[in-house]
Amino acid sequence: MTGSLVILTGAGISAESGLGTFRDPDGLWAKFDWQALATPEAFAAQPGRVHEFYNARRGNLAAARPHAAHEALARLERDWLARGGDFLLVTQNVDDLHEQAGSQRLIHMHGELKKMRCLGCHSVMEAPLGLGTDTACPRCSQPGFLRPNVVWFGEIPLEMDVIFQALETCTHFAAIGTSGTVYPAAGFSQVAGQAGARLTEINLAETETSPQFHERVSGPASEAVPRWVERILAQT
Ligand code: BJW
Repeated sequence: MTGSLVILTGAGISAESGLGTFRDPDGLWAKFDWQALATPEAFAAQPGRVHEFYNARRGNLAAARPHAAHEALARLERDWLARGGDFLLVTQNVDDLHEQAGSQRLIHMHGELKKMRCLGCHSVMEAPLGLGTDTACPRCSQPGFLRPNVVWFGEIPLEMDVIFQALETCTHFAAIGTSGTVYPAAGFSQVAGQAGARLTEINLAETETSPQFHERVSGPASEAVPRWVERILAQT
């Protein structure tokens, strides 16, 4: 018996690939002011500063590679589907490490760092490493309308209808490397729990949502996730 599996990942799964988390003591929001960088108001006020922040992160991402946890989740997807189960990986991460590892049934609910969106013609395209206020849209040729295709505070995350439908019918839900502080993702365990799913949390540390989970697996994602994947594939 396999059932329907929904996995939510956060910045912790990419930490061992060299990409910073947000709220750990050495995280991005300890070094940078999110209100000045990750809101639509900040982009309207200082687009050049926001572009610089995302250009630097795009540069870091160009050198990053997936590790054993990303690979284990891609294997889990393949094996789970081959056994007739349903599978959805929802990531809050804007990196592409899950794709690099081979994941396919994947939603980037907070967007993708390697993409840009034109506020003029609404096209979503690959972003150059150095996106700027003077970059012209390759589709409509207008300069000054391009923004990183990420979801900032106060904006609605992507594909929420598909995600909630999967959560409301899942039998297993796992949250990996996320602090459980940012909504709506922080509420997913509750929705899956109400649907009767078994809830597993994998993290280095306890989180605000830990008490909601039936099972906690402690440790760095590169070790804890492959161990957990072996175990659930052996059980099904
Ligand atoms: C490891 C590890 C290792 C480390 N191995 N683990 C008051 C109450 C409730 C809600 C709100 C409120 N005021 C405002 C809101 C809404 C707001 C919100 O939630 N704010 C909270 C901060 C209070 N949310 C929004 O605005 C969202 N939109 C919205 O709500 O729209 C309305 C709506 C409602 C319902 C349905 C639909 C719509 C939008 C949120 C956008 C978030 N954007 C960011 C930036 C994206 C672009 C970018 O990358 O710059 O997304 S912020 C940042 O936080 C990023 C992340 O995806 C997100 C979550 O962070 P994450 O992944 O959990 O990282 P960390 O750093 O917090 O945690 C890392 C974890 O890893 C830790 O637990 C470590 O222990 C662990 N770890 N190393 C395993 N090796």
